[in-house]
Amino acid sequence: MATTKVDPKLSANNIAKKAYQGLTSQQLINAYRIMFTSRRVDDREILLKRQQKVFFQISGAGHEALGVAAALALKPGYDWFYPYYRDRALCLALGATTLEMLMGAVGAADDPCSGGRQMPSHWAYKRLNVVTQSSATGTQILQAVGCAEAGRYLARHPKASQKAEGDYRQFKDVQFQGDEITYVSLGDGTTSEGEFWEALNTASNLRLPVIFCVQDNQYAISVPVEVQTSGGNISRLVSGFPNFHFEEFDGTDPVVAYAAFKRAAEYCRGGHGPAFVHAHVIRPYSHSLSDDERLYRPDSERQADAARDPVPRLQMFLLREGILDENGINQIEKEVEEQIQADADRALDAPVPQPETIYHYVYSPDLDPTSAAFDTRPALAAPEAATEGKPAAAAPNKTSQTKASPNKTMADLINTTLRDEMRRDERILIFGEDVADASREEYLKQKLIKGKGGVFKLTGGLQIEFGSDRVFNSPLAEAAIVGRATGMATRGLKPVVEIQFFDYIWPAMMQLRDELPIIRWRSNNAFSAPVVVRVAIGGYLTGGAIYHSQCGESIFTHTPGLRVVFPSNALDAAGLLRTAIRCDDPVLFLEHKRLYRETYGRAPYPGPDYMVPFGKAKIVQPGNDLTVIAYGAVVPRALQAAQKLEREHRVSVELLDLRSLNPFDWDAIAASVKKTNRALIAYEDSLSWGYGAEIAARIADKLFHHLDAPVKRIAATDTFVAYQPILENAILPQASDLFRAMKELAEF
Ligand SMILES: Cc1ncc(C[n+]2csc(CCOP(=O)(O)OP(=O)(O)O)c2C)c(N)n1
Ligand SMILES: [Mg+2]
Repeated sequence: MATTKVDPKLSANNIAKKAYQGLTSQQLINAYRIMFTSRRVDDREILLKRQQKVFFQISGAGHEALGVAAALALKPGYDWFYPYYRDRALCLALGATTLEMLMGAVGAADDPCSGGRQMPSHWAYKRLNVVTQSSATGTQILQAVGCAEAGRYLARHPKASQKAEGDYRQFKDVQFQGDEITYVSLGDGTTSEGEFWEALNTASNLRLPVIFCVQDNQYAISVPVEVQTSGGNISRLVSGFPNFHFEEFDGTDPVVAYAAFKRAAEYCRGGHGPAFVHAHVIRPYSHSLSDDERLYRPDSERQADAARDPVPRLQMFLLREGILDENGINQIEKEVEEQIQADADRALDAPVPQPETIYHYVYSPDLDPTSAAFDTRPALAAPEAATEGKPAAAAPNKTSQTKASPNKTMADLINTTLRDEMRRDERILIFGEDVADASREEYLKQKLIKGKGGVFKLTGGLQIEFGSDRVFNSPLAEAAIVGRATGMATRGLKPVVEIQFFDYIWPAMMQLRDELPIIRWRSNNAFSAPVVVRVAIGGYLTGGAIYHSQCGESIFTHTPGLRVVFPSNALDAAGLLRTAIRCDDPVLFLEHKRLYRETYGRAPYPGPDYMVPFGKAKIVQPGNDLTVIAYGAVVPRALQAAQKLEREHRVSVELLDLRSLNPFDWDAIAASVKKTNRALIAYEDSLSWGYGAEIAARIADKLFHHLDAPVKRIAATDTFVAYQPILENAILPQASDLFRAMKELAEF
């Protein structure tokens, strides 16, 4: 952006030397140029919206001084930025251009933020370390915490940033700075969200270098701040958080704001902890062009705001201080207007994205986890490297039964796979509730305890081997687990996090639905977050009841961008988990609790490179009369029923174990149904709207002419799972139910 020099004729008091909290006159002139530009881009977009040439507008008006001040105190392409939609001036000051912004407004193919996929003002500039944001208010805050954690981790493990061939690391350029800061901003209304408090808690506890900037314009659409915040002032509420530096000030004054950001940045860069920057700003325009603030704000209030408008205010300041005269101001404004006019014309002429590109970047274009590269054979004679030399510490939770047998349980092999992969890849971090051996590591060092390693003990021994900065407990906060992991993965780390029970995944739902799987698509491949989320799922526990038995996988297979796998046996669990870790997409890895230590499906250690590709079903048992499609804990039950049917009625059942649910193996289903002409989909979740509905619909649609009977489903009742075993048996599909359903279908 062009700069206007201080007018040499304006010699009053040698103004160039006068310090404004360390800002030079030239910096103040540039600040005015950017603030004016920001406002005028908003105005241009509003005009274009009225002409129906852009389709949405939300402004940064009133917040301009704050953005410019933050950018002056921080470093683009060095520090990291999680801005929100009112941060237009921040982005301009960091180095984004008006053309880029107007390209976003018209939804041009070359819009750098999203290629026309997101609304305007959803900033993402990879070269500046401005990370893609969504429309969901508040989700950026936990991700910013994860981003700061990644910077710290990489500084302590610099080798982890190196590239490696053959897995996701090949495609990630990791960079970090020892004293980097992560900036995250949000509105006053957004401080009401739980994720805000979870983020503050962790940043405070870990003394992370994050600047939380609350841009308090007193309104969240029409809801005033006193409704959002008890007592009306967020600074008062957060003042008890330890390790924070606090600032509260008038955010319409760039000099005051700069001084505050400078102090905050010094504190964070010095490694003292996070900063909370609370700026009182104004919102001179309505919330967005879809809102009319005159419906809820009287003229008097709007006029009072207008008197604090940062753009005319800085203009007056420059004139009063003799930094610019009227000609200088006019010159800047003329240049800005001309630039915006030219850029608007260019944006309106820019090519729009083509419809056939809509499928680009749902998943990684670089690494296909369904490909042959992820299809390896088990090394059956492989020594079990994972427990070598550390029998007691490395596997504190092993039963004598599994030690005696060369066959390992699913729990054993998941633990072993995690260990193998952590040895191979220093970017892997494991965290979640109770996953550490012991947070009070002195107890481990003094050998006073064995350590826990997960409520199901799947992560046992990993903290002992890899240290507390690679395997650690999180607070009891599921959104924080997924949000922090997302921020880390955006920086190139590979968090393999655990949600303790599927039943408690819901606090993380915003991150799992609106963030993690969408980051690549919404940023047009500029950013990605290939996290692995391991989740203990399912019932058949005899007493698991409503809140320890849930399934619900179809809610996640209904989310594009998320890989969902659900193994039924130890070998598949090992192979699929390794694929999940090495691949370049986010994966929901569903582990059935009942199968963790089941006799069914145990297997010898398959070696440290065993992988099962996604989207490949396994034929558990071949057959000719009927196809049963199952996964998870229903597989052993279906096998039992099929064998009985064969024995007693000579019905030959082909049983398919899908293993991965998104992608799923349509080819295997189609081949089988074409052979047997009958299909039953068996699953543990409640029947209606479940995973089987999609499979049944596809079979009905694509294989209609091959069917000799209606497509059937057998699943749990449309209730929750009850505690009393008699009720649990009646609710979940049992082998006897599967037997009956198969027999009826065979006889149709
Ligand atoms: C989680 C979520 N809930 C609701 C909305 C709809 N919404 C968009 S902006 C907004 C108000 C945000 O207010 P505030 O945080 O004060 O920011 P401001 O717009 O005032 O700068 C709401 C409710 C949303 N985008 N995300
Ligand atoms: Mg607000």
